[in-house]
Amino acid sequence: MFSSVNTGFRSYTGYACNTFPTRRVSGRYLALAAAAVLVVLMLYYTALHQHSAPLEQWIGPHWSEYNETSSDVWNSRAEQVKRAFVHAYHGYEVYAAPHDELLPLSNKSKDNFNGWGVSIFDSLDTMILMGLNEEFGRALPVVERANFSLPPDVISEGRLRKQYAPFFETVIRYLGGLLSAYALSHEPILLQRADDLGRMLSPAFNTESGLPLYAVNTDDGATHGPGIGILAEVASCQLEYTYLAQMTGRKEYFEKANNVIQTLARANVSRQGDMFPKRWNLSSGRPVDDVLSVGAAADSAHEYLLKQYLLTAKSDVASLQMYLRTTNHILTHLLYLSDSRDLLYVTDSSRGSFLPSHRFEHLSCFLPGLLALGAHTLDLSLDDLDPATLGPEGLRSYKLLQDYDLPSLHRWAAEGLATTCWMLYADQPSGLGPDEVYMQPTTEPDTSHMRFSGHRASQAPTPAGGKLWIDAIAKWRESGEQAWPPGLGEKVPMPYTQEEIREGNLRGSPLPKKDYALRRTDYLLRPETIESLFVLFRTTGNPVWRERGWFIFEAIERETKTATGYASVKNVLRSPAALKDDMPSYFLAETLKYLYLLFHGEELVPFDRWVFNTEAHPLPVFTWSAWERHKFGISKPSP
Ligand code: DMJ
Repeated sequence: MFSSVNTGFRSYTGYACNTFPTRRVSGRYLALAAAAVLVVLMLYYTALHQHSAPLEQWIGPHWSEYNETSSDVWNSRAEQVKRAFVHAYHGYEVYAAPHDELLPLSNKSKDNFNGWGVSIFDSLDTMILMGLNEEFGRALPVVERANFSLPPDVISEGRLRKQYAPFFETVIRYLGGLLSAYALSHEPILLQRADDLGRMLSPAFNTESGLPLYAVNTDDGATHGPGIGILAEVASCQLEYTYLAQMTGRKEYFEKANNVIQTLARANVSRQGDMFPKRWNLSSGRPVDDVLSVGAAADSAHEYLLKQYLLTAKSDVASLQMYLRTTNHILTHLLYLSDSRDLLYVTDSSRGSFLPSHRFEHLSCFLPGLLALGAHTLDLSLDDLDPATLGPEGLRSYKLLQDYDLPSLHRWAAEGLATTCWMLYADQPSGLGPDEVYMQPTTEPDTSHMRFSGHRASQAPTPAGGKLWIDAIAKWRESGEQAWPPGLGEKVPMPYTQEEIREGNLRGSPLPKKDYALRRTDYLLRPETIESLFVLFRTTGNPVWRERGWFIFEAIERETKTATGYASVKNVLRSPAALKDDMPSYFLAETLKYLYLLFHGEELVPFDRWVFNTEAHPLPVFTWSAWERHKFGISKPSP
């Protein structure tokens, strides 16, 4: 009876009615006809208010709230972001260069990432994309002079201490920045320096497993760090080293990235539901705990599984399979719904029993963008996984998801999570999102896993008060898919009132109806929510994501701008906000770049040709040539 027409951004539910004959009719017929019309009108009204459009055409709530902002306005918004970058970068150049970062309140500097001028290296590709040729021109000589030497040993607490470059941060900020700027500008010095740095950092890979150690002395190759590594730090270098191998033709770089991939692929994580936990033994290449998270210490490792597959023009199938196993577990075990606002969130679990902590980190807000990117670029299908390779819990997730259209699930999770990430900004008097919250899970104990038999429900323990999203999705489907999928319905910001702030223990237990307590009240100029809004806008075309990005940019301008730059915020509940003397380089590399790309009228850096590293440095998708395959010993991907 209902037909849906997809008209670009919007999907309309329309009603196709019968026409009545025009001949003279009796009063009885007229009454019948009037009743029929009434029924039809009621059905039409119900349909409109249930939004029961086929879910493939579903594009997210709220679109109708916005008059489409004109392209002139978006262009001027992009220009405002560019001016923000210039303000921050000039402040850095005047008061802090060539040190690492600007202290935007005291107008001093700090060296927290090797002292090589991390803000310059992290900003190179942002300058190119924004067309800031003068700034880029001033940065190139700094790159040219860089020798990546560390300061001499220092005496600290009466002992002589050697200096080391942290491997992960140096790779994602410096190496990623150089490679991306090279790909965008073709300035040869950028690749030469990337090659130098890639070589100097390589001793980090000298472990039995091939997973890198925490830090390297770039002068003599001495390494440093515990035998147990952090997931994000040991498994977020594949993009940079693979692309470096492709650009330089050096087999050793390919092997280093490939060893990391193969070690991860070999690891038995069946006890962890086939998802990679946080801590790894660098000798055995095996996990040493059961803590599952997409937040701190884990985040980018999950991100690189999908992105390595995309960067290699979909030839690194091992990375794809790990991505599917990981997202299967996330969708079935780590996504929960909040008590009264139906907010979808992703949390951590531990102790092998998949018990959720209900902590939700700002860092985890990259996940909606990742899921949306995967759903947009892949033919997501469980057929790419061999069930025989899965552990018992992984197999349960697999069977549960088999009942669904996987791309739709990924898209809904992406949109629900991104909405929550944004809501955490919109709720705060400053308009900025807290670094971490403790969510109030649904208080009604969820029993759906008991009602379904066999593989149809998650089977994961559902503690009192916790409602797994996948179980709510099962119920929603059973009930005929009325209204929005769980977590995706109409959501309204609930700003904290001054009274709540004065009287409430906002860091203790969640306020009734608000559904969360603040665990960390700071906003560290982080990019993750904006990154996801950008990917959601690009992949759905829905202007609501762009408007939400504008809301955040206005808050950044209003609350964090200083005379020389932008500063992290101590407490998002206060406006005007109290500031910290800190402007991380990722603000220039990621936060402002994603805002600029979100508002820019052209599709700069399209997803089918570029892949962003975890520090927002885009690298071009490439195909191995026959010569490279032969040289690096890469087998042909199966068709
Ligand atoms: C960035 O340095 C990178 O995105 C990293 O992967 C984790 N998050 C910070 C910014 O929040």
